Amino acid sequence: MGILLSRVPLWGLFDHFFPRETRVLMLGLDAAGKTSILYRLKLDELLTTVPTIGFNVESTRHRNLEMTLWDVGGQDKIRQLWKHYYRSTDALIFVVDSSDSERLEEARDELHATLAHPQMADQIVLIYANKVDLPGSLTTGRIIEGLQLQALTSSRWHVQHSSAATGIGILEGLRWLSERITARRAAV
Ligand SMILES: Nc1nc2c(ncn2[C@@H]2O[C@H](COP(=O)(O)OP(=O)(O)OP(=O)(O)O)[C@@H](O)[C@H]2O)c(=O)[nH]1
Ligand SMILES: [Mg+2]
Repeated sequence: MGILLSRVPLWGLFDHFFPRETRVLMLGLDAAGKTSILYRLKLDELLTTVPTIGFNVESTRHRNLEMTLWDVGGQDKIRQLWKHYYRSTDALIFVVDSSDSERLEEARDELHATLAHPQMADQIVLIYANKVDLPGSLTTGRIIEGLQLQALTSSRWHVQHSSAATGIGILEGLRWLSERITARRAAV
């Protein structure tokens, strides 16, 4: 019976009309711009932020997908708390400051450590290469290389240049993410 039901495409239809909550985790080094992106998405403005000590959570809807975005503080000393947010995560948004090449290695290590966790394996990953409004921001190729994205086991990652200051790229990134989440659900 279970096998039979799982083959019925009606479940896809059910999801279509009664979308379930989707949990998206936002991580990245301190000052990368996670909170700024979150409120750019929610309010379409650049809010004045303070470093996040705990987390911020907001919901947003893209087409039929209701997403809950968890923005967790990225300061060195509180990164050990990230693992408490991994459970039930449907996708990861990893934010890097694309104008800061010096911290790209540190960002790479944190990204790979996160994805090495069993609860985060084979995750859909959107990279916001943020702060493109600043001079000297890194190219997509340099971000891919610096973060060693080709080494990821999941092939479902995407680099989106963005600016929480101007709003460039934020919605495009979210669109890619929601399409990947929807496609994965349809494939199950
Ligand atoms: N120029 C520019 N500044 C940005 C951009 N995004 C964020 N900032 C600034 O960068 C600083 C840090 O932004 P936050 O959003 O607080 O960074 P965060 O990643 O949430 O940092 P933590 O909470 O400490 O992990 C703030 O002064 C923001 O105004 C951007 O796209 N362009
Ligand atoms: Mg923050």
